[in-house]
Amino acid sequence: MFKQLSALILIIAFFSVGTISADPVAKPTTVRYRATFTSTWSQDTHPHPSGNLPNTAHWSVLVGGTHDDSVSFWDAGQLASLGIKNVAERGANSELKNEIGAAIDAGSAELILEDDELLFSDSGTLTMEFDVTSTFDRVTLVTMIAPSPDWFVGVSGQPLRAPNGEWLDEVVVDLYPYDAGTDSAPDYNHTNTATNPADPISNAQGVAPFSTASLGTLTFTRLTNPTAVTLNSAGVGQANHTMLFAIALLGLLTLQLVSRTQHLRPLFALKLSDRIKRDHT
Ligand SMILES: [Ca+2]
Repeated sequence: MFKQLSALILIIAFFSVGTISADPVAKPTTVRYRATFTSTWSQDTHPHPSGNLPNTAHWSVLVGGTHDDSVSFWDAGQLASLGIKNVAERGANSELKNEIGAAIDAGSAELILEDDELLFSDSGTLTMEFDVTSTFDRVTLVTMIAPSPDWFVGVSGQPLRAPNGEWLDEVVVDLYPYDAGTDSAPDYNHTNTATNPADPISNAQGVAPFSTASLGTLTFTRLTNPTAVTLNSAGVGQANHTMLFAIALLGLLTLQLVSRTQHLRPLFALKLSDRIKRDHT
């Protein structure tokens, strides 16, 4: 009986492992992307009446995350979250990272993205690389136009796959200024003029001091071909198979233990009867 059960469990374990590599089309995939932020913000593209952009003109540390289409961290027409307010007003990323972290805990986001360098000038290029899985195939990234009252650029829920599911080789997004609707100062200098109540986030393309030109681009370039999701990349499907294998292995070990206990039981019973006999003699 034990041998038959063992064989059955081994067969289940074999097939549960075997199906990991079968039918890769239906499995989640992962690819690596490079995000390139190119700033074209300058006195030439956005002429300021003073004759110059602020001499401290720069971009705050790029921040965002990868997620699915069930969550959004900002959109024109919506009120800014505290996280977006803090980025847009002060280039402070902590609260937005908390918001993305909460979405990760809720199962709708996967990664927090944050660059490790600042673009200190008003023009130039930054790059960052990250992995994206087909379950969380959208990216949100923002950076503050600094100095400014509450202005920022970025993408919100940018898909990296085509509607047919294919990973896109390259996505180029023109970046236009947005007003977070939380501070009403009219120029680059931040004078802390809180907008109360807050306005919805609005596109500031063509609104002084911005021209109608873009401020730059975000380019997402695919670096790798799709590969099956590994456990470390939160592959739910594979995790289920591994769980089956673990259950099968646990079952096998339990049966072995039960079998050994059965062999021991007559010996234990014998010793007990011996002791009873001794007690009565
Ligand atoms: Ca504003």
